[in-house]
Amino acid sequence: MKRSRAIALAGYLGTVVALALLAGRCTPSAPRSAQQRAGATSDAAVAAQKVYVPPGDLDQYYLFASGGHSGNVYVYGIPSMRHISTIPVFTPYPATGYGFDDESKAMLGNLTWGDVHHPSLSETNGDYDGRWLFVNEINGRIARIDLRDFKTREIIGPLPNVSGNHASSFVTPNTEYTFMATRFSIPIPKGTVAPIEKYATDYKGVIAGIKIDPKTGHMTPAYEILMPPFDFDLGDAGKKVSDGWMFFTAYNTERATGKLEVTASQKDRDYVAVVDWRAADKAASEGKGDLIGGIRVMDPKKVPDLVYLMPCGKSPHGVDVSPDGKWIIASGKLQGVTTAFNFEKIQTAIRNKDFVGDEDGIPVLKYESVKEAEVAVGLGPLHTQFGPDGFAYTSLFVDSAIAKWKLGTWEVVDKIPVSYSIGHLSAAEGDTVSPDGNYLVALNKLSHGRHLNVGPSQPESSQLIDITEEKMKLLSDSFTEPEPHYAQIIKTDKLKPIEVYPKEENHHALAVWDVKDAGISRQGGKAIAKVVMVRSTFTPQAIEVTEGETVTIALTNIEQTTDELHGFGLLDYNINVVVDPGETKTVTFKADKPGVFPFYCTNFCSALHQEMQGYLIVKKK
Ligand code: RUQ
Ligand code: CUA
Repeated sequence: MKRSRAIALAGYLGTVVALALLAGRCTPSAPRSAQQRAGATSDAAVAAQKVYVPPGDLDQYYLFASGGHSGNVYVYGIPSMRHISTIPVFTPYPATGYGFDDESKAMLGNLTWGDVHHPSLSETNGDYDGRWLFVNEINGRIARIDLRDFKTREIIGPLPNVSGNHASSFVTPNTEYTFMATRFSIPIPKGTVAPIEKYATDYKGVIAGIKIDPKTGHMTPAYEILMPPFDFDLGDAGKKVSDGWMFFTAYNTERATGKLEVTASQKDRDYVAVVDWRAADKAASEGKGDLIGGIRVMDPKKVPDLVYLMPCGKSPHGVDVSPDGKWIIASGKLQGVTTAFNFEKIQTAIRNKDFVGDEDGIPVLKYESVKEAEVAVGLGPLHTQFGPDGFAYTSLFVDSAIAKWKLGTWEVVDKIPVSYSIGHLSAAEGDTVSPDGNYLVALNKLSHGRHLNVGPSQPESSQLIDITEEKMKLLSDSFTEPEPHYAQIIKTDKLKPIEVYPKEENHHALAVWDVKDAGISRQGGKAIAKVVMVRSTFTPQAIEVTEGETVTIALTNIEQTTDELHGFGLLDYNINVVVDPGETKTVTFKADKPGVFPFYCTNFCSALHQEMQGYLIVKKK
């Protein structure tokens, strides 16, 4: 639905923007002939060489892109921009059997879709460490993907009181914490009803801190901070000098209802919430706050010194902290400038209580006291990424371009048009304390005319840009599944994924490694079938149960060879599991239909793959 969303957003930005959008969407050119291509400029030849990864060679970086409301994360290689893999997170994905086996089904619960927005790689000392990837989705959840096997291993939430978790899942520099924040305020706890006329007073937002276990990555909701009913939008963790602080943008600080594109744009400035997360951690561990909806909620009126509000350009979107932690970059998305806030000045203002008032007990800082510079980047600044040399790159939705500018001198040094209407952008290792430079990916909302016509539902376009030189250079276009909001780029040598699950590590209670141990047994009135999968047979080949019985089928793929996956597709029962080498998965269901039901291996595994089949026989009671 990106087209209708883009139109809604354009409406929100006003006619000026709509015009700019139309201007940006030029007429698609006719496909070029081979001769025309052969005559391509030397610039194109250079670009082609830069992105070309010869057969058998590998890419330099992984790109982890959020898949928006597809509920997935997509993995691409850079510089080829080839799609390598899909990681299902919040949506069942038959290709890998995700959402069908007992474990992933339990993780998904009743929700079978989620709107994935912002991937966040785990960090050690502010540098990506290649252990986990956290992603948020709007319905109050965060998932952890283990980069050892590229599988979703944990989903927490929906968290109480968090409604519309957009400003998430940014991790702190040593992966101590990840956060959620409310975008659509509601009366809390959930289930409370208040009329919309009472929005400004009875509806509440929260910022939630979720603790991460440094060894296992396991997430535990720790506390929430009660916030006014603003729409919290994006965030970033402080680093180096600003380590210990989190920054969240908020729009609709008018606390308005109705037609927000008008009612939430009345004030000249909205806010960035500045959170002292170490102080919040301490206060929570001292037992401060009250239990609301089953979680500790701290009200800044009663627990002060946790959060401050910093005025910024109206209707802000992104907020980004520079690699040295000194500058906090945020802007209104209707503006032609972005503001660099000075962390030191923020600290001084807090110390001196240089406040201009408060919002529900949260002190408001003075814009002039904390801003360092307004940088004239261009129209519609959304997000900023960084290079290794003090350069910053800001995406401009309205201008449909990227501006390159310098931290400290605040000079805009280059601009490049993108096709079209960029949202986020992602630089190589761009959120770390030491960005690589080299590549920048523009994550564009519209792709019209840049690819073969596939009807009204068009993909997004992601453009690879070379940032090794003074001038940015467009290298290639590629097309992505809906909808990459944010993406992160990590060097390949930081990841060491396994290729099979080692047999010694499989401690599953129902695993069987020898066909003589396979078979059906009954436990506590349930049928348990332990099945061995190996090229090209299921053992046992017939699973006999009685109508009405609850059946657990435990499938162990005893292969220890790379790429030897086996599937288990059971007709009429809507069951589809894929088991990786060395893995055991279970699927539990009620055998409520009598009859004979074939199952078969869904993953091509050998010359006799087609022979890998069997029957579930459900006898009449
Ligand atoms: S947001 S661009 Cu989550 Cu920036 Cu979509
Ligand atoms: Cu096993 Cu195909």
